[in-house]
Amino acid sequence: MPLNQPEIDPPHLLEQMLLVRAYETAIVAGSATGKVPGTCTSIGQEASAVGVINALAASDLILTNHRSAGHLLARGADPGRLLAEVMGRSTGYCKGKSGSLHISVKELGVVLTSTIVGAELSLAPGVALAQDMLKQPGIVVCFFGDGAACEGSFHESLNLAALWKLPILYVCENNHWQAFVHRREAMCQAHVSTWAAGYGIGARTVDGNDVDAVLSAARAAVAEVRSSGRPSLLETWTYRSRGHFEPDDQSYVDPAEHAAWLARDPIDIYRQRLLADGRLTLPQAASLADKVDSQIAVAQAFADASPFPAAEELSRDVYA
Ligand SMILES: Cc1ncc(C[n+]2csc(CCOP(=O)(O)OP(=O)(O)O)c2C)c(N)n1
Ligand SMILES: [Mg+2]
Repeated sequence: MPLNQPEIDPPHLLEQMLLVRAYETAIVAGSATGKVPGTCTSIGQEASAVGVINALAASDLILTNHRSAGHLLARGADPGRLLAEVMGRSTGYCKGKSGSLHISVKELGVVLTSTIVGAELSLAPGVALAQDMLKQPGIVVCFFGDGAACEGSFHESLNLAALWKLPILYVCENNHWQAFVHRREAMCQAHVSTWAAGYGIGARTVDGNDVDAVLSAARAAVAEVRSSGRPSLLETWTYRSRGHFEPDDQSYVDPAEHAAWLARDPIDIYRQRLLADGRLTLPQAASLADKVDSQIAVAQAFADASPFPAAEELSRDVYA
């Protein structure tokens, strides 16, 4: 571990993954009743988000995609304000005008969330160049999917970042799905990490369902970017447990592959590991689960009670 990295309390990582799961489970339930608009959840990918975000410094900047709840919550976003945003309420982080797909949270260094697949990749070099020119300490972390890696913007972004020596950590969450298309049908190779070599960019693939492995690989990659000022790529090998968005019957999913990944649930893996080596007791595990459930109940009540934005808000904070 690099010298300046404080040790992270293992139950803290478990608690963050539980919070992400509880938040997205509430969204699934709310969208089934029509109370919450259906969003893209990251259920099954919590270790990837929590592992990477915990390797970052407060000054680092984040660009992310449409599956961003884990990134935002692990970064410290308030679940009530996030849910309010998804529900279009004025108390949301962007006054209810971005929903889950375009949210940005300046105070957390979350520059943008993009639902235009690959747009975060186009913008990352510009953000990193600005960091360099302004002599800001933070590196840029850009989350994207395996689908985005198949877009031209991925290759343009890596080329420029390598050429201009920009401090970007590219994090590809390879969850095997690109909307309703399996990565096998869209990628000539299984791993996005192998594509980085063509640009002279160092890359690694890590088991994205093992939060310890993600945290340590992310720390190594972040340390390289920070010390060299150059880009690096981390691919987290994970799986989207639910559909592309809510609702989605997943009739196109191979049941055997799905079952094999459900058996490798990142939260179960980590909870079992902590229980087995005595870093967590069963009552502690139960109280963490209760704690996040009540946080989400408070968040839901806050969002439900929040007003919709006034009509005159429509044209405020937007470019014309
Ligand atoms: C430029 C563009 N093309 C297509 C879409 C429709 N779309 C939304 S998400 C998605 C799949 C993206 O897959 P991936 O990048 O792997 O992210 P994941 O959804 O798996 O997290 C597609 C095709 C879009 N939003 N933007
Ligand atoms: Mg994908």
